[in-house]
Amino acid sequence: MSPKPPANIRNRFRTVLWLAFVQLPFLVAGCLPTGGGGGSSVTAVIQNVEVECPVDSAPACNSSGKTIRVGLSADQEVNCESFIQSLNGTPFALGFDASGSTTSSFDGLAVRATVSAWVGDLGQSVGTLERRQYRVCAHLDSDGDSLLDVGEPVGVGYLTPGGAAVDLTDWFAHFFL
Ligand SMILES: [Ca+2]
Repeated sequence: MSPKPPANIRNRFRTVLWLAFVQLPFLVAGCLPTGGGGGSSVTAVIQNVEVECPVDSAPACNSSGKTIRVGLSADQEVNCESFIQSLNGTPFALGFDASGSTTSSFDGLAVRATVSAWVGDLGQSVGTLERRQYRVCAHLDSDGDSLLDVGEPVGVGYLTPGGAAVDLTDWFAHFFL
């Protein structure tokens, strides 16, 4: 009957139009990838880590057949010694973006070993990681109890996926923290 809808209905209609045609393009643009900056999703193959623990650096690097655990952490500031100790009781893999293990071989001067296979934090096999620098934290588990005990060697270094094999030569004996 009335030729015009009430004023409040017209205002609501204008509000809807304004949202649809003025704001919608901005809202959509805000959800689109902007390119450049932000997190990179580029990944690269995790190369081998060549363990070399001189017995002069850590006296417990003196025998073959011991388990060596190596973890890669995106947190470059992580203190490997206290972090590995804090993992006691939980799976090593759970603490790292990728980790692997190998068995020591002692040649009279140093323990040597190669880590060439990696698993993710849930134990799944992984071959690549986001291409950025990772902290390398390693542990030679002398008594095989999966715990970082006093005197057991800790190794530290850095790795960026896609590069040459990493020589992990910086080792020391764990002391009381
Ligand atoms: Ca141990």
